[in-house]
Amino acid sequence: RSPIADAWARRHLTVAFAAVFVGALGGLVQAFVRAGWMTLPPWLDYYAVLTVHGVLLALVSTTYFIFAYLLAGNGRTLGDLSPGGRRFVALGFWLMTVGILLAAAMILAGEASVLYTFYLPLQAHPLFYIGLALFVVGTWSVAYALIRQYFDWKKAHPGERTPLFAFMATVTLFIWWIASLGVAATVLFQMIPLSLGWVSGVNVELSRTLFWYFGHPLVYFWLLPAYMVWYVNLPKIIGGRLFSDALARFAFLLFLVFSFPVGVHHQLTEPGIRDVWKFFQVVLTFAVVVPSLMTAFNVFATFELTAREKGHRGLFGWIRALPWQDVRFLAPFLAMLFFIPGGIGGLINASYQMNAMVHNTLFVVGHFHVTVGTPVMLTFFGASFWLIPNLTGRTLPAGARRLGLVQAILWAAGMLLMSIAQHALGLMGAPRRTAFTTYQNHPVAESWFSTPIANYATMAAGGALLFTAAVLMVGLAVYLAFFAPKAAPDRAEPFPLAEAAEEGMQPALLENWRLWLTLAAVLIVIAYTVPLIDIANHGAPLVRGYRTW
Ligand code: HAS
Repeated sequence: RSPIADAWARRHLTVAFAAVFVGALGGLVQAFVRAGWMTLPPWLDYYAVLTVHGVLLALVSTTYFIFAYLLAGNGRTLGDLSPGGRRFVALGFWLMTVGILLAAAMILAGEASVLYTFYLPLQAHPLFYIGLALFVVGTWSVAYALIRQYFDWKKAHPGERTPLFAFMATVTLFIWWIASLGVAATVLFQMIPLSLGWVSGVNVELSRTLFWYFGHPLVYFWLLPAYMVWYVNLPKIIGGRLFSDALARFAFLLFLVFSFPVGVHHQLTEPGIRDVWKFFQVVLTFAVVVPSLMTAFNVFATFELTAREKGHRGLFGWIRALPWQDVRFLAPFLAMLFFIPGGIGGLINASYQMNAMVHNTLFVVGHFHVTVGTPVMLTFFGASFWLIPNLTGRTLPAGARRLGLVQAILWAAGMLLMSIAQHALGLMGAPRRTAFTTYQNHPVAESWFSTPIANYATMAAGGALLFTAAVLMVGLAVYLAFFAPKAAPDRAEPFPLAEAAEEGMQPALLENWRLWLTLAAVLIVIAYTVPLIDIANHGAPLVRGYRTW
C-alpha cells in the first residue's frame, strides 16, 4: 500500500464523482429541453447548462478520475510518493480545484456560456479563463510528480523492466503535458488578454488551431487510462495473463508519436489551412487508429488465451468462460463493444469528404458519447468497484456487485438509445450545439426529426436512463467509500495487476524515451509549422470577442 498516494487518490475521486453527478444532471436537462419535454426558466440559459454538462463530465470528472487511478496504480507498482512528489501532488490538486471552482462559478452565473470547447470569438468572463489556467497548471504539477516517480524508480532499478502500469501512466502523462501547451498558449496569450480588454481583437484561426492541437491528443489522455484498465487490470480479473506486454508498450508509444499531428481533422471545413496540410493530418489520423486496432487484438487474445488455459475448447466455447456475472469485467467489456462503433464513427469523421456531411451535426455528438461517454466512462465506472474499496480498505459486497451489473446495463442501454438517435439525427442534418428552441414548432423540422429512431424523444429517453445510471453509480461510489464493510489489513478488495504471458526482457528500444519523444516532436514540427505561419501571415483579420455575459 502507499498511504500518501492513496489519500490523494481518494481526494481526486471525490471531485470526480461530484462532477459526474452535476454533469449528468446537466445532460438530462439538456436532452429534455431538446425533446420539448421541459422549458428552462428565464434565468437559466440553455448554453450555460450545455457548458456545465461538457466541462464537468468531459474535462473534470475524467481528469480527476485519471489522476486518482494513476496515483493509486503508481503507488502499487513503484512505491509511495516521495516527500517532494507529495508536495507537487498537493499543489496540483489545490490549483486544479480552485481553478475549476472558479470556472464552474462563472458558468453557473451565466458569464461563461462558451461550451466545453470555449472557442474564440465566444468570450467569457476573465475569471473563467483564469480558472482554466489554474486548472491546467495544477495538472502539470500532479503529472510532474508521477513522471518523476517513474524515472526515479528506473534510476534505482537499472536494467530492470519497468512495471507496465507505470510505463503506460508515463506515456499518458507525457501526452497530456505536450498537448496542454497548445491550450495554455491560447488561454494565456489570447483569451485572458481579450477578456481583460488588453487587446481589441484576436486571430481566431490561430486560437482554434492551438485548441485542436490540444483537443485531439486530449481524447487519448482520456482513452489511454481506460486502455490501461483493459491491459493491466482486466487480465487479472479474469484470472489470466496479458497476451503481450511488448505489443502493449509499442501501442502506447505509437499513441505518443501520432496523437499530436492530427488536430486539423477537427478543422477540415475551416478556411485558412491549406488542403495539403489537411490531407497530411488526415493521413496521420489513420495512422493513430493502428494502436487501437493493436489494442483490440491484444485484449481479445488475452481473453481467448485465458479461457483456453483453463481448458475451454472450440471456436467460440471459450467465450462462455469469461466472468459475465462480475461487474469488474462486464462494465469494461460493454465499454469495449461501444468503442467499435465509436472507432468507425471516428474514421467517418476523419474521412475528408464524409466530414463535410457530418461536421457540426449531432453525428459528432453521437461519436463522442460512444468514445469518451462509454468506452472511457463505463470502464472507469467498472474500475471503481475495485479501486474505491481498495483505496478505503473495504470489501466489495455481493449486493454492490449485483447493483453494479444493473448500473452497467442501464448505462449501456441508455447510451445505445441516445447515441443511435444522435447519429441518425446528425445524418439527417440536425445541428449540434444549437438550442432546439431556435427551430422548435417549425412544422418541417418537426416532421423531419420524428421517425422512431431519428427523434429527440428517443434521445431524451436514453438520456433519462443514463441519468438514472449516473445517480446509481454515484450512490454506489459513496457506499463503497464510506459504508461497505471494513476489511482486515491486507484483506481489502485487491488492486488487480496482471502479469504478461511472454517472458524475458523487452527490447531496449521500448524504453528509449529520447527516441520516441523526438519522433513526436519532429512530427509536430512538420505538421504544424507551415499551417501556423500561414495562419499568422494570411489569417483572417483580428476579430473582436463575442461576449456571452
Ligand atoms: Fe473522435 C470528434 C476522429 C477517437 C472524442 N472525437 C470528436 C469529439 C470528441 C471525440 C469529444 O477526424 C468532438 C470534439 C468537438 O466537440 O468538436 N476520433 C476520431 C478518430 C478516432 C477517434 C479517427 N474520439 C476518439 C476517442 C475519443 C474521441 C477515443 C474520446 C475518448 N473525432 C474524430 C474527428 C472528429 C472527432 C475527425 C471531428 C469531427 C468534426 O467534424 O467535428 C480513432 O482514434 C478511433 C480508433 C478506434 C478504433 C476502434 C478500436 C476498437 C477497440 C475495441 C475493441 C473491442 C474488443 C471487444 C476487444 C478503430 C479497441 C471485441 C468484442 C467482440 C465480441 C467483437
